[in-house]
Amino acid sequence: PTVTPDNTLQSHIPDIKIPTNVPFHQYLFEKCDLFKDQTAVDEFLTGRKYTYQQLKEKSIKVARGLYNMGYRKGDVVLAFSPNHIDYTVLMLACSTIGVWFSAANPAYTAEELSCQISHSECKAIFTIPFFAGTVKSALDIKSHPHKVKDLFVFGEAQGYQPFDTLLSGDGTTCPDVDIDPVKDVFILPYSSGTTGMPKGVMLTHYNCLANVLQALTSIHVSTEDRALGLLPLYHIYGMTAVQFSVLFSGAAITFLPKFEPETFLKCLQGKKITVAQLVPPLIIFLAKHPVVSAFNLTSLQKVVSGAAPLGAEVTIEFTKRFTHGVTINQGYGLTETSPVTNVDVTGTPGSIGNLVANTQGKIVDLVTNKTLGVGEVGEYCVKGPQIMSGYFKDKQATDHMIEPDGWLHTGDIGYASPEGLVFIKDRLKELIKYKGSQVPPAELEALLLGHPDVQDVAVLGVPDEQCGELPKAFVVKKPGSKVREEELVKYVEDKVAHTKRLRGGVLFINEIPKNPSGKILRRIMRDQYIKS
Ligand code: AYL
Repeated sequence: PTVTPDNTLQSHIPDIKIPTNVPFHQYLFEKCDLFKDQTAVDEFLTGRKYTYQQLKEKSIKVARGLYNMGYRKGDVVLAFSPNHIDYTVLMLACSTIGVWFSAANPAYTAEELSCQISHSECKAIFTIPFFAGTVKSALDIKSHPHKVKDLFVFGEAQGYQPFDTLLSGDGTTCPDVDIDPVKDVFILPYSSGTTGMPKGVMLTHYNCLANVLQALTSIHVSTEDRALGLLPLYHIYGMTAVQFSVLFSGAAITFLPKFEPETFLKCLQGKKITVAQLVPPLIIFLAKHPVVSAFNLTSLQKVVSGAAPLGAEVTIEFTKRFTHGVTINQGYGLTETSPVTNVDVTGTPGSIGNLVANTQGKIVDLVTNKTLGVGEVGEYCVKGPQIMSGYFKDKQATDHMIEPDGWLHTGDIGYASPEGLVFIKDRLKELIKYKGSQVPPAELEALLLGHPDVQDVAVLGVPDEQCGELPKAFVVKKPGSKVREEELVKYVEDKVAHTKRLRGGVLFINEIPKNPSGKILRRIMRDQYIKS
């Protein structure tokens, strides 16, 4: 049974063995030896590709190059780049020498990027020629001191060292670095978690290895599969769940640098993609857009939706259009859980399904923290080998999210069915999700408070059928101010990544409801202004 007598939830899948003594790259390199000349990664727009053998060799060479330049275990490097095949190489090179790999959203402005450069304490940045200027501007922002000493570019740009110059050695002997997979961090993606600004999520080699293996027990990928690498590699979904579930399985992954409808469909058709891991707006596009009918997508076998709720109606529409037998699974999780904790394989519309292997869940009362029974609504908590080791330099936020006995509070509200299927209904935490991408309200609030006409502000998400949620600002004007909505929307637009724009608009109000310690009462605001 998936619901135990004490109301904890467990997987319907038997536990699997997860090695505690194998660093992430080592596991994958063994697969590379197995799959040798098969294509591992390729790029749809350029046709560039690496076989498994080449992927391993290049990664070891770049690891050697970085090692020769003095990079050591515990140093941080940061990628600021769209998807391409050397992104994978860089990640595996970092793993090889115990360097922490962080990544920023390539849509970031210089200001946003400078926050992560500063906070992550990265020593090197890897970017593409097109963003060379943004990176330099970010480094010039004096209020965000940094520790960057090397700039690398995939290609060529003035003032940057070409990535290819890192290729050193014979590509077979790894630098001798002692990695403890359970303790040592592999990746440092950023997430705002329950509250506040984005924080570095420390995921160990073991966390990541465990989660790829766990995810594969629910979403099966085989050597014959051809997968789509459209979701951005800077976000945990693309970075581990998509990329490495494919590479652990000996399949090929085709990268696209961004979503563009025709190119996306041409890629699915031309590459005969069998597995597509996507986010809800892309599923909506496939289910509803007329242009889709002009393409032959019969190769498609498995579609996964994750990172935001997939409406029950969308699943039904999708199944109606794709009648050749495409399974549609919904995945759920958090950056803080590497990310996958649940996958629905039952096809139950609106459900995130059962837990993946080796994972436990429970629904707890929001006030008493007591475990609730089937059908009762509360906060969803999870426990397993994929739970992060903590937030970088933020013990307080870590302790707020993870209990001493290992239970992580997801900040999501839902309930479990008698079959142990979980349904997420609402969000307790302040995070807004626009097309599956994180929009931390605290960031937009801090920005708007810097505007001379803004006395006080709260940013909340308003529901949107296409995009999930749209950020909307509730603003108290300074006395006498005549500032208009358009001005504030434009003000934000100029300073943030396009995903964080105030697409929900601005509403001027008289007061932001707050508790005595000054915390915004978001639930009250939602009841008053959003839920009608
Ligand atoms: P982050 N349904 C509802 N909400 C979801 C879902 C879902 N299927 N998936 C993620 N969320 C929300 O860190 C939820 O509020 O990770 C959760 O706390 O950017 C938050 O998004 C976490 O946001 C996969 C593929 C998991 C992707 C992911 C999630 C990565 C998103 C499993 O197979």
